[in-house]
Amino acid sequence: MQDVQAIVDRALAEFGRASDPAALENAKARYLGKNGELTAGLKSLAALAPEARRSAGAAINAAKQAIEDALEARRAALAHERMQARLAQEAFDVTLPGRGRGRGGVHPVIRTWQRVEALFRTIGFDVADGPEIETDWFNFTALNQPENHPARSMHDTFYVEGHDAAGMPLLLRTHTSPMQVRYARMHSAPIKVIAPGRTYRVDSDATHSPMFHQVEGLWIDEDVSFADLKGVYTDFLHRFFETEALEVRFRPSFFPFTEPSAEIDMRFASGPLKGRWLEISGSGQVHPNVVRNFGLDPERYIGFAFGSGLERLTMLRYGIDDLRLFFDGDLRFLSQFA
Ligand code: 2U9
Repeated sequence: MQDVQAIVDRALAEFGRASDPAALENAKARYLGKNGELTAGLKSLAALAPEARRSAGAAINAAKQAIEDALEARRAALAHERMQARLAQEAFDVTLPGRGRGRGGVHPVIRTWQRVEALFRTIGFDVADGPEIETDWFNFTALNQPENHPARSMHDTFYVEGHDAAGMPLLLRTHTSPMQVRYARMHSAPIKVIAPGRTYRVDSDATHSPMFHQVEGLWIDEDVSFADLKGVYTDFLHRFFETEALEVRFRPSFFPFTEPSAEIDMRFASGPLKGRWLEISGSGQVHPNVVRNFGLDPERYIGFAFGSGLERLTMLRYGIDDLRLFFDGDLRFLSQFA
């Protein structure tokens, strides 16, 4: 058998040269593996006399221990080197300034929504919010729009598959009016409420979007008149546009849920839109059938309603000429309102 110490020396030298874990494990196999040098030594003990076998065995065991210790130490050293190299490679300068976060902003239509809410609250209107998936009854029937009304056609309204628990057809509300009906049925008169929110119609071009925002107002009491509607809405426009220099006119019209009905037009006395009559809202005295659907007696209760598009109010306030800008999500446009 070779000199055991020579084997240990060679093993230690070879482990020292192994520059990665694979090379180290290969080197280990050459000494401690099944056909390794030290294993061969162990096998050759069988041929020795008992005395010699004992001392040679002890020497081989000591050598084995030394090689195993060296192996462990080298493994740890290689792992440490590897970790140091990774740390050096992945190091980053913690003193660099962060990237920061862009500041978000409120969408211009939502700004209008918030502004309208604030203005109506100051004159005692409550604000109601409710489902965008509605039943056919709240969206149409309760609002005096019977089964054969054209607005109920699939060309105009998004229907939703399935029915509610009572078997009623479901749809995306085409106006916020169903919320007014819900509110009126949940409260007792007098009723003074606005319902802003998202509404949906099958319509898409430069001036129509399949989703748009409305705000509707409703005031029901024993003696509310058209004069109150004129006063409330004119005052709202003055405050919304921050000017008294605008005229308002009511033009006879028709809506199934109001009778009589009127379009509301306005005209600025100055500024870029000066002099042109602009349609701003629909309105009217709530139809007696609708008052009955509130659960109120139309012989006793009367009132008015109006409905305005929040996109339209926003376009007039900021001088925006293309509705699509609101839905494109282009930050060059939106950041101007942040
Ligand atoms: C109830 C009863 C009556 C709300 C009204 C209009 C006229 C109207 C349109 C304006 C622009 C909708 O966004 S728009 O396209 N609205 O012309 N809305 S009267 O009348 C109601 C509402 C609720 C219970």
